[in-house]
Amino acid sequence: MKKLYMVLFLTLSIFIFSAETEISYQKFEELTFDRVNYIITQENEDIDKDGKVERIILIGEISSETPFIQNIKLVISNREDTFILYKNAISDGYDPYFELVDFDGDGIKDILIKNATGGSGGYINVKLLSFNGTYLEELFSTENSYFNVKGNFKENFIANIVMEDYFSYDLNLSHKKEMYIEQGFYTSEGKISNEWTDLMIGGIGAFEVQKWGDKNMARVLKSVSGFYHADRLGYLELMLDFTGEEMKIERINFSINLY
Ligand SMILES: [Ca+2]
Ligand SMILES: [Ca+2]
Repeated sequence: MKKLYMVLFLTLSIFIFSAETEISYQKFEELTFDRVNYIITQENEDIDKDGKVERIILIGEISSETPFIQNIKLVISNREDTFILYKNAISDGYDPYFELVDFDGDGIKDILIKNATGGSGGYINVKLLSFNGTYLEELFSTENSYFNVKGNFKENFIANIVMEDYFSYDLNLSHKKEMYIEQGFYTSEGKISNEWTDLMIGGIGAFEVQKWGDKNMARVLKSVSGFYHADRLGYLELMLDFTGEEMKIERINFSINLY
């Protein structure tokens, strides 16, 4: 009986989950921890609402030299004697953790995993997974690129930011005029004197749940810098709705850094 159960699980995972090599179903006693693999964080929750509590665990490889955690895996102890191992839980990073929040509105909490990349930009890695008791579905991952944001400097202290299919926005940078002239990026006549005119569009700096009526949405922040990283022009704020068939951008704001 038990064998049949396992085969059924395996068939389902291959059928439904496209990246089937990343997820495996194993017997619980095969879940081992050693001097390298540690439980980073865990929670008990009836994640699939079947009346039985699951253990949701993040494990990763930790070394004594650095707090940078590698090969982070997600474990969901699915049944008493079976667990789900998702190997590509999130990219390597610092301080991984997860939250359980229903983003897609099916009444079942989704697993939002985050960690810090550790780079100077302060960016984070994000993976948002929904789980129905049998398979995991990726709703969002910073390993994918969803937003095609570009920008460049124009004459007369203006930066143009474009998000394909959404907007093109001219940003008045007159508050930076004196500094740019002093630093040699613009002439006093407003001509660009720097060879490199692209804006620096950063990674994701925040991914947080935000209540929106009776929905949960994700509030995502992306930084936009000018001639160098610390020349921060502002932030793009995107509100993402996961309740439909596909992820939808509900609203986009741009907040200007005035100094
Ligand atoms: Ca359950
Ligand atoms: Ca859900």
